[in-house]
Amino acid sequence: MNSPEISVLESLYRQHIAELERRYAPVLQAAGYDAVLIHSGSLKKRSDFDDQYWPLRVVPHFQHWLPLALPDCAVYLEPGGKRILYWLQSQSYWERPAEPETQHFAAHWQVELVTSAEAIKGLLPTDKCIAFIGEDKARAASWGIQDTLQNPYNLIGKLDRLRAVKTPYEVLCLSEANRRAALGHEAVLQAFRSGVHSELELHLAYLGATGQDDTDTPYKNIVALGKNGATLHHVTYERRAIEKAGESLLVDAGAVYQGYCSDITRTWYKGTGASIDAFGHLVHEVEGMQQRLCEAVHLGLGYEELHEESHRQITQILHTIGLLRCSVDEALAKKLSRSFYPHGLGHSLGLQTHDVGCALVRPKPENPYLRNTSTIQAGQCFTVEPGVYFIDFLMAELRQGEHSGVVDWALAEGLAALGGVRIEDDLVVTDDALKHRNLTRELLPRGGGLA
Ligand SMILES: [Mn+2]
Repeated sequence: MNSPEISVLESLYRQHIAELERRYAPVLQAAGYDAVLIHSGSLKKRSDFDDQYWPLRVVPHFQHWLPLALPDCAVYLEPGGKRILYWLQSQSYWERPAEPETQHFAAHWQVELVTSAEAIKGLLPTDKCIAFIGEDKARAASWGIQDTLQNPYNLIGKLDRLRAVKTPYEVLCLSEANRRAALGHEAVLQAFRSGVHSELELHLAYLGATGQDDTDTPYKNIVALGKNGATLHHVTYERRAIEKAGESLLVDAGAVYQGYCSDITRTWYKGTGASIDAFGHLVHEVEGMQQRLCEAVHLGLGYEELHEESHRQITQILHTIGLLRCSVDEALAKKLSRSFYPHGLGHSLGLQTHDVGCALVRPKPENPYLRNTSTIQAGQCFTVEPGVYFIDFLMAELRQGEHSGVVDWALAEGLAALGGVRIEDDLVVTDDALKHRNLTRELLPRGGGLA
């Protein structure tokens, strides 16, 4: 499989911006604005003590309209009227900005080339009430837009909400982001299988196979060998290569295409021994559960219900592998799964890895880190990523607590050396009989297992 055909991209993009215009118009009208100006962003200095800048993180509202990743560009949108792209032409001889991967978007805009950000001020209509969306308030002020018109709360909230439902163009981009990430996951599995035992080297293999620089990835790759898998966001890669009789590998890494992210986790293991066998059993069980949870996705289901179902199934798994020696009902009543699975089942996915629009309601107090509390609807894209971990301080807490006696601590210690298991796919909800597309499994059929 290759990148999308440009003709397909173009035709879906045309529909995408027509749909966005339909969605924006009533929102702008209700909030009382004639138009909106969305800034792409400004470069941020890494430190006041030197002259280096962070790579640009484009304002997602801007990228919703087009995949241009340059500072100090802006789009001006007037419902039923103008759609203008102010495109800054860099005059710097120190750096040259990256070319967009494709040019499928430019023909759909009235493009105004400018040679300085300041020049945009003179091009803006003066007789309109224009809301500004962006991070750089000083830039907005320099364009004559007053404070009260910058990121108005009643506008941002509604624009976030309309991002939860993806257009076919966005689904294509999310699928391509999955395809690219899948190349990386395959490469890392091959490297692990063939004896690479340095997290840094595995990380570099992922970047190489996906054609991404470290700053291009949607989030910092999580590459964790053994015990490090228990650090949920392990990004301080071990440089040493320690060959062990048995080893586990957890990789949580994605890719970006036209601004859209993928977010995929796989857990592999190899070798022999009692702990590895127990870990293999656990991986196999988590894989089965993750697939059942994906299967259960359907229109109208509350995502938080699915999260709670994942706690019931994880409790059953902890019992099945012999870690919990009480009954499943007793373990559920004592909420023991929360010591092994302290994060949410998943989150919406799109222009941000943790995308907006699906967490408008607070989760229940026992689910503090759940980032999706929506009722599942067609066009949503979200992850399903249950996990089981042996986190030092959570284990210590459990061991010192009143429920210590129900845990097989010898087994827990053996498994702790292998960190944890997480398996994560990206799903898009459809309104047909299939109920959803699993964008990840279409390309990476296995969620984890023996390397
Ligand atoms: Mn995720």
